[in-house]
Amino acid sequence: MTRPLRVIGVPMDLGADRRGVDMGPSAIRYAGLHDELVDLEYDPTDVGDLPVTHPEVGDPDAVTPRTGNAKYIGEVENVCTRLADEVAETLADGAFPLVLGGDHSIAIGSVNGSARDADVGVVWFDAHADFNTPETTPSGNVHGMPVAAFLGEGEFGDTDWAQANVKPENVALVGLRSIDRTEREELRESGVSVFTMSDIDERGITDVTEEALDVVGEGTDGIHVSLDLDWLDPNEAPGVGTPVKGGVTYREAHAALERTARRDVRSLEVVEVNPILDRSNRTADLAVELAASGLGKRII
Ligand code: NNH
Ligand code: MN
Ligand code: MN
Ligand code: MN
Repeated sequence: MTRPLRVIGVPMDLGADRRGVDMGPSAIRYAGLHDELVDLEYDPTDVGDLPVTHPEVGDPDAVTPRTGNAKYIGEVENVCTRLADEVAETLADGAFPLVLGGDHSIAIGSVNGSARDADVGVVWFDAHADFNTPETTPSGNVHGMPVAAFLGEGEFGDTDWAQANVKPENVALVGLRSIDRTEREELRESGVSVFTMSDIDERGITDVTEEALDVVGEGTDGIHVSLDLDWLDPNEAPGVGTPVKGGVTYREAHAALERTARRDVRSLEVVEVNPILDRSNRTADLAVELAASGLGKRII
C-alpha cells in the first residue's frame, strides 16, 4: 500500500544573509527525491514551489527590507501564512507533508500548519538554536528566529501568524553548538529542551535522540521534524549558509533520523541547502538521504 505524500517547495532566502538557499528545493529534487520516495512506497505528488518575492524583481517597495530588527518580515509572514495553509490542507487530505527549503524562517509556516488541528511536538536538528527574537537578534535574519516565533516569544507574541499551538515542553533542539548571548539567556528560561553537541559527545547520538523524541512525543498527537542541514559537520554538508565546525557525522545523522522514523512523525522539512556554496550537490544528496531515513528507510 503506497502512502500519499506531498512535496512542497519553498524557495525562500529572505530570512538568511546569503543568496542561493532559494535554489535549495530544485537541488533537492535534482538529487533524486522523487525516485527515493517511490522506492519507500510513498505516492508522492509535487505541488511545486510557493511563490516567494525576489528582492531584485519588481517594485522594491513591495518587499520591505527591514521592519524593526527583522529583515523582510512582511514577506516571511506572507509566505509562512501560505505554507501553513498548504501543510494543514495536506494533513487534512490524509497525505504526509514534506517541505523543502529555503531558509529556516519557513519553519514558522510548517509548524503552524502541522499544529493547526493537533497537539504537536517539534524536534529541531540544527547547529543553531534559532531562538532569537527581533529584540535579541544580532543579525536581523529571521532564519535565526523560527523557534522563538512559533512559541510566541517577544514581539512574535503580538502577531497572529507566527505563534503556533505548540508547548515549549514539547520542543527539543538537538546538536546545538552556536548560540548567541542573549538568545542563550532566553532559551534557558523557555522550557525548551536543549541537547548540545557536548551531550552527544558524552551520551552518544541514539541516547540523546531517544530522549529528545520522548520530550516531543509526550502527550502530543504527532511530531514535526525540522532538519537544518547545517546540523551536520561542514565536511559532510558544505552547502549551507552558516556552517559551524564540530557537527554530527554522516552516520550519526542517519542514526538519529532512523530513530525518529520509528515515532509518530507527522510532517518533515529539510532546509538551508545552498547549492551555490555546495560541492557537486553533495548537501542536497544528503538532504534526500536523510529525508528517506526520517521517512522509514532501513538498510534491510
Ligand atoms: N544565530 C544566528 C542569527 O540569529 C545564526 C542563525 N543561523 C542559522 N540558524 N543558520 O539555523 O543570525
Ligand atoms: Mn536553523
Ligand atoms: Mn542552523
Ligand atoms: Mn498561527
